[in-house]
Amino acid sequence: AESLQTIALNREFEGKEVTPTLNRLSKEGAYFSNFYSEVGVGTSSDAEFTFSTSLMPSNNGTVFVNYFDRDYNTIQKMFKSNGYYTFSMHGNTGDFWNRATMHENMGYDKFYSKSSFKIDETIGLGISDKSFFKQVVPKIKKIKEKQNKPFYGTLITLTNHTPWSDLKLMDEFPTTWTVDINGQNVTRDYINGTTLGDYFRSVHYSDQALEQFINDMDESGLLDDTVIVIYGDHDARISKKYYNTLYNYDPYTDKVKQEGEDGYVDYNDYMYQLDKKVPFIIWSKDKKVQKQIDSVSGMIDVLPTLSNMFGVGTNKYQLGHDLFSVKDNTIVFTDGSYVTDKIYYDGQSGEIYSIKGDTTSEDEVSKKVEYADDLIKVSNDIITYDLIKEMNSSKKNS
Ligand code: GP9
Ligand code: MN
Repeated sequence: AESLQTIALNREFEGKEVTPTLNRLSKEGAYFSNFYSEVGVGTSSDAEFTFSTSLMPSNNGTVFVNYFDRDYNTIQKMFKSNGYYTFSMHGNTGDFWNRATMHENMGYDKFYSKSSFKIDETIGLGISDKSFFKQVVPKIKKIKEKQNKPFYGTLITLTNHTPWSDLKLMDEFPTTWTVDINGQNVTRDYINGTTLGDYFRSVHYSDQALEQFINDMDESGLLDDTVIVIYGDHDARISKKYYNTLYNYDPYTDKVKQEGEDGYVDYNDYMYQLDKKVPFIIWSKDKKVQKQIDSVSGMIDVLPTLSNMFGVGTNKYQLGHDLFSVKDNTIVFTDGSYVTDKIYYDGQSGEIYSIKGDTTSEDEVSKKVEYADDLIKVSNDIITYDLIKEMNSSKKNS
């Protein structure tokens, strides 16, 4: 899900939820409320890479563009070797992020890109999510009938891409506050029409598109034996001042609270980093796994978690953890920063921010700094020097 950030979930304006569908799915399924994407400059493509391989993205270029010819042990290949047909679908051109090449490398049997869709409705970067999902479901139905196998499919959305300025095909979603002031209803327009307001309107649209997709899947009989996994690919890159507004705006006075005022939230750079989390949800219609996991988790953990849940084997090159069994997880970012349940460590300044006011020993911090550095280095070595291929070929020769 393009630029889908957790900040939009469980949020209401005028008594209306921004993401009613995601809120429902997160309650009915497994919901990781403290999940981070770990992308570098390769943004969407890095999210796809880390999701699929349980490796950190490259720190020197972008895997999809610069290291597309290496061998990777991917979740797609794991499902494939368990008898699944694998496909991906996305409304942009196949060369964007070099996906056509890299999706084949990662083990998708087929990539349906822009040319596979009728571009009958566009928003922002291209085909609207609603039109995309409308066309996706009959395609999946055909795949199921033709392949006569279980399937693993990836659907990549497009509409919620920055700058959220092409809104005419989206329903109005007023991000206003109406409050009672001296017996009069007064509507405050503070963020409505700003970047943040437009973002929420766009996320609301994406949520509707998701609802339509799930309903269509159900009507086509495709939902009964299917698990839906949803991830936000990275944060929306909305500037910090808007978050300050969200936390400190007072509709009664129509002012943003200042330091010293009652209820003022001192919104610092660390809180801003921590707010960059994205949703990760695993849902099935039968609500078989209903659980909210609040401890810290990240994109690198997806492969170990899903492969264990589905019983499709283990990947010995995975660097993440199964989120149903990990204790004291550490989520690393490409710049050497990391986050745990207790602290955010800034890899650039070496500063530590205590999330809940707990203290952490220096020893604990430096052990985790070492872990973060190793994780980045090992991932980058695997990518740069094609080490999985190396291991596989030396095994063959020995
Ligand atoms: C384009 C889309 C956007 O196809 O995935 O990529 P991004 O700019 O978010 O990396
Ligand atoms: Mn993206």
